[in-house]
Amino acid sequence: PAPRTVLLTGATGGLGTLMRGLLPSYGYALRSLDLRPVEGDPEAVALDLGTADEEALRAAVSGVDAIVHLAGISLEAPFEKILAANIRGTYALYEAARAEGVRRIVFASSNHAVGFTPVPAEGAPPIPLGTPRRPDTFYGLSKSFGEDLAQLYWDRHGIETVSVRIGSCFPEPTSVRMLSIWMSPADGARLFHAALTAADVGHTVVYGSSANTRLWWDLSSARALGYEPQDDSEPYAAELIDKYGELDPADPDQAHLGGHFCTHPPLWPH
Ligand code: 15L
Repeated sequence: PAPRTVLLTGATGGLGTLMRGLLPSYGYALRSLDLRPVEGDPEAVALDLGTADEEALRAAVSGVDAIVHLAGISLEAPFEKILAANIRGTYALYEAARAEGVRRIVFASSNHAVGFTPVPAEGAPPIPLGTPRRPDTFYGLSKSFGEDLAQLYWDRHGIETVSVRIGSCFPEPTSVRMLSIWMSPADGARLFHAALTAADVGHTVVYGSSANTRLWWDLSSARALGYEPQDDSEPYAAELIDKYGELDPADPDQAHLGGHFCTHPPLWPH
């Protein structure tokens, strides 16, 4: 049966705010969770996944059919902060899901888990699903960890996850790089809905983007879930290229999937 009550973690973040607006039209009753209060939703669960106690976490996930896990730091940060919010936080959520019998999680992984993968040259095949993990930051490393955690909880506990290596999900693409990895919010909701409803996903890794003309990666595992992207960044291309120029493969900021995450900011010392 299709999941109905869905816990949405990171509900006040950029992506969480977009999905709070879009997912209810697919018939989901959302239970929002966030560090911060959720405007207009007094029933939202206010807690920090990285520090909350087990009882609070179990209460937060109790009774939901599935979880869309978007919470965490969404950019590079000092290791200790990433460790608490993204690594411990994701572990704690999976433990609570296991204890409460939640069977399906959609995990917001990121292109930055494989950020040091070179941008495919024109005419070259797209980045495959099985490309080795090459995190570009501690942030990307935490997403790589999340994917491995999802695999472990599938193999050991039978909890299914779709790990979505999201490109850039914003209302519009704002850089030339984003033309290749943009996921329109509407396509994001389509993909999350497919990830919540497809049968027998085990642990499936998918790239998350629209059907962009300049696509860099293989969308086949996302399509296999029933995802049919409707959007393409191409209408934004002329203006962005006019403004910023074509990507330069000799520029280390532009040569890799992760873009400037690969070079800036430099990794924190600890
Ligand atoms: C991410 O993983 C970030 O969360 C998001 O803010 C964007 O920076 C995106 O990647 C991107 O690579 O554009």
